[in-house]
Amino acid sequence: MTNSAPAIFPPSGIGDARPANQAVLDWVDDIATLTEPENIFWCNGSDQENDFLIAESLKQNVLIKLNQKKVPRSYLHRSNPNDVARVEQCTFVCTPTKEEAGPTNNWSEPGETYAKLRGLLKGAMRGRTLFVIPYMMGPLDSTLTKVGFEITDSKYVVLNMRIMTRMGEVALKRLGNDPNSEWNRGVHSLLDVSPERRFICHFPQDNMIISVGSGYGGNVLLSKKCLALRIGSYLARTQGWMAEHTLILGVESPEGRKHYVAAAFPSACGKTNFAMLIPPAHFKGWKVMTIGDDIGWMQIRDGRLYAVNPENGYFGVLPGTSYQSNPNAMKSIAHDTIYTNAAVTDDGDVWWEGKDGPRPAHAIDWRGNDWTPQSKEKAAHPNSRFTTPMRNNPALDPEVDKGEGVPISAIIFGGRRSDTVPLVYQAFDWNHGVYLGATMASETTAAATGAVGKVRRDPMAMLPFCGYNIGQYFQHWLDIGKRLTNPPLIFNVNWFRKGVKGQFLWPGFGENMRVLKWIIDRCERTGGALKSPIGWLPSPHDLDLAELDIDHKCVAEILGIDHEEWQKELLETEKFFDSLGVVVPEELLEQRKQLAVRFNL
Ligand code: GTP
Ligand code: SPV
Ligand code: MN
Repeated sequence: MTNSAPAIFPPSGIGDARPANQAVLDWVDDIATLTEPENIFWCNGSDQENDFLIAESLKQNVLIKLNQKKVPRSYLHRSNPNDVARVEQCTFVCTPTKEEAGPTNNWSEPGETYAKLRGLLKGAMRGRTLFVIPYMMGPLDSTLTKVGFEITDSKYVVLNMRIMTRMGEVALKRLGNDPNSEWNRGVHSLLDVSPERRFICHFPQDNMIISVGSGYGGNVLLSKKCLALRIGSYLARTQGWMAEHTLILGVESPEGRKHYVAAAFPSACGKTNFAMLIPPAHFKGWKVMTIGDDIGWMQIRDGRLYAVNPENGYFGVLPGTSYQSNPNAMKSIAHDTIYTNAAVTDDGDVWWEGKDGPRPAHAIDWRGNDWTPQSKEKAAHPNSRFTTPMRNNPALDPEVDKGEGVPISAIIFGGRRSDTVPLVYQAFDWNHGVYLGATMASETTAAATGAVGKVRRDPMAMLPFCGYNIGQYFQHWLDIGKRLTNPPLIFNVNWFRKGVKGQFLWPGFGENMRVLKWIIDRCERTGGALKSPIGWLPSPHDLDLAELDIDHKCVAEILGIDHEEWQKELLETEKFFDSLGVVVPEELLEQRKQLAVRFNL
């Protein structure tokens, strides 16, 4: 367990990369005075530093050695069993007024919250090492790129941040010496890893994040959900760009024509898989390439949306990942990867439910206990994850470091819905598309603590990640649309619709290429579609289903709209909008009315 890890003392030349910027030095001084660490380790992200931290982590059981022949330079981390996912109930947006945080966020008053957190942080790093991580989000030469500093007392955080961000020298250079430049302050301390003292607090006005009491994923890798989405979405609105929970992929036709699409699916709803899709054999010559698998930052240029991936690595879901479902992910995580809460086989390999091949006869489960196929518990935690550099991805798009970003032809929303929502449909226009995003719903997953499988509204897949008032966020989307002369087309997909026997109706994964192809056809104005009450729907022959072993009835079912189900859906969206109160823009209420009219309601 990470919480009692004592201080580490590096040899000279490691851990001494003090930045020159006085504002950073003053801030670190303040936090060090408060937390009273044994020593301060200034990270520079070098290989030598990383090797040292891995060696120390192995000594202190923060990392567990794996069979280096099977998974070279890869390690396992077991988190505290009480700390295995994001904790939405402990996540706060601390704006001066409750209204600024809006109806979907937990709010707490900034002054009181600072005081409470400073109380918790007082002396919290006694006997430990305080690490200072300089990092950069976005490509080196992008105007969107942001600098952040994370202070942490967790080596696991340092090791992960080195994979997930552009860390070290490059960030210090980008920041420069101006004490007034914009940068994010992030403070993280494990404290005693107790759910009672677990708070993830955002102060958008101060560009500040304080996270205590957790050692896991999105709670502590402050670059990711906290900066790139919650603080990012706040900055994006004030600065006129967009920070979204989207993968970004490039798709190239055999003739060499290329489109980029951004897809916003909620947590554990298929972004990483879609971003790394390998087209089925029938789509000879088609290529899908990854820009990003989780977060997209988008800005307007020449009336178009351009996207960059602010991240440098993937923090992806392990269960269900296999050579059959996602070969590019499997190749990416075959080396130089940190595994969190996976199982270990007797020969020191990692294992999780859904990996290729037979289940091991015996393993050590994610908690460190003996496991056999007869065990009732899962061997790997359902939210077990890999952290791997994006450079490991064989399908990495060559434009991934391009500062100006890639032009977005389509935005795709999609949730996990067993019923109601068809495989794919297209919005009539931008504002209708914003309505689709604003009203999307999804069954909850293991990515956050709490019930799994419960349908909830998750606007734009940003419910847990929008750092300000959701009504203003909807308005921001509408406003962006007004500035676009060549807007992306907007679609909605659902890979997860189920039949009466509870089976998935659609094979998913690589076969999603068939849906992507229709989307591209629509972008090129060549694809056919039928006008339906909910939007443009493909008829079965508009989708290329050649060489797909699927029942015709199944196709009709998955493309169908059931009027009774949609009547229920309309009621649910009304309830949802009502629950948000007066903040919902008039335009979206109007969209809802028009939808009801199209259903003759
Ligand atoms: P986060 O990292 O939490 O944001 O998740 P994500 O959106 O990147 O989801 P990911 O691609 O990791 O997939 C989550 C789970 O859904 C995995 O168990 C996948 O195997 C499964 N999954 C992904 N795509 C499909 C699909 O097309 N069909 C089905 N049935 N399952 C899928
Ligand atoms: C998500 O939950 O959307 C994730 C995983 O991408 S975490 O980084 O833990 O938030
Ligand atoms: Mn995510």
